[in-house]
Amino acid sequence: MIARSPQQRLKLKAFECLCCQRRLTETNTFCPDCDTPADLSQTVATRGEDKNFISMLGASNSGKTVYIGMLLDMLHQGTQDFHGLPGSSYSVHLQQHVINSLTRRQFPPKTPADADSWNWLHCEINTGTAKDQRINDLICPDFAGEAIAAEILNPGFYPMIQTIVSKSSGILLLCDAIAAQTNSVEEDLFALKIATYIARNHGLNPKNRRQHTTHQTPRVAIVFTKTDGCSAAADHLNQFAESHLPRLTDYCKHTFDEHQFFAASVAGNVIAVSDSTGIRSKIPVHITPKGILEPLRWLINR
Ligand SMILES: Nc1nc2c(ncn2[C@@H]2O[C@H](COP(=O)(O)OP(=O)(O)OP(=O)(O)O)[C@@H](O)[C@H]2O)c(=O)[nH]1
Ligand SMILES: [Mg+2]
Ligand SMILES: [Zn+2]
Repeated sequence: MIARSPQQRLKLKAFECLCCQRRLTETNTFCPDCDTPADLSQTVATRGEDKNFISMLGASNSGKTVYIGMLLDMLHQGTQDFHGLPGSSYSVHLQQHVINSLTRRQFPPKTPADADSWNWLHCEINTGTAKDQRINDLICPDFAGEAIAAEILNPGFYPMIQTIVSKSSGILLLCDAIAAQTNSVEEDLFALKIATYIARNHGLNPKNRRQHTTHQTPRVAIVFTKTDGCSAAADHLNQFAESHLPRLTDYCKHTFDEHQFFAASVAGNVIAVSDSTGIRSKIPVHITPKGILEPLRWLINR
C-alpha cells in the first residue's frame, strides 16, 4: 500500500482540473472550461495516486446510471480479490442516489443534460499483485445520454466528454439488450456512432489498424444491459451481438484490438404500472445483479 503523508491530505489552495488541467483555486466550484467539479479535482490532486479514467457511454435510457450505481455498491462491498474504497464523497453520493431508489423499488431519475449536475464514480482500486500492490484512482463520470448524443453530433460541445474519452484506458459502451432485440437498426447505428467517436478521439482508423500499438488502443467493453428481460443476449452473447448489432460488431473487429461483449442486469424482474393519471412507470420488483463487475475487471486487468 502506498502511504500518504499528512501533508498530502491537506487541502490545496491551487490545483489542476483533473479533466482538462486548467489551473483552479479554492474559489472555483466547477472548472470554467469543462464543468468538472473543482472539489473533486482538489481531492484527486491531494491524494497523489495514479489516475485511471474509464468512460461509460450509451444512449439515453440504456441503463448507465443504474449500472454504475450498482457497480459502485458492489465495489464498495468488495469481493476477496476485487474491491474499491470510495475515493471521495462524490462516489458515495452516486451509490446512495441509485441504491436508495432501488431499495424503494424505483429506478433513479433520468440524468439531466447539464454537466454540473453529473455524478462521478471515484474509487480507489488495488490493481496490483500480492507482491506488487498498486493503488489507482478510478474515475468515471455518469454522463447523460442526451449529452453524449449532442457531443457525438457536434464534437467539443461537451468538452468534459471529449477529454475524458480521449484519456480513458477503458470504455464501457452500454447497449439496451431489450431495445436491441426489438429495434436493432436504431440501437446498432447509435452504438456505431459511439464507437466511431471513441476511435476518432484515440486517433484510431480501421483502414490502418496495423499501425496501432496496444498502448494507443483503449479496451472497449460492450455491455448489454437489462438482460433480465432478454434471455437471448444473456445466453448467446456473441451470436446476439452479431445478429442485432452487425454494424457495430464489424466496426469493432476492424478498429479495436481489444473489445469484448458482456451481459449485465441489475433488476431481476421489472413490471410496468400506470398511476391514476395514466402515467406509466417501471418498477424493479426485486434486485438481482448479474454480470456487473466482469466488464470493469476485464477493462482494468490489462
Ligand atoms: N429490465 C431492466 N430494466 C432496467 C435495468 N436497468 C435500468 N432499467 C430501465 O432502464 C431505465 C433507464 O435506466 P438509467 O440507468 O436511468 O438509464 P441512463 O442510461 O442513465 O439514461 P440517461 O440518464 O437518460 O442517460 C430505467 O428507468 C429502467 O426502466 C435492468 O437491469 N433491467
Ligand atoms: Mg443516467
Ligand atoms: Zn476542466
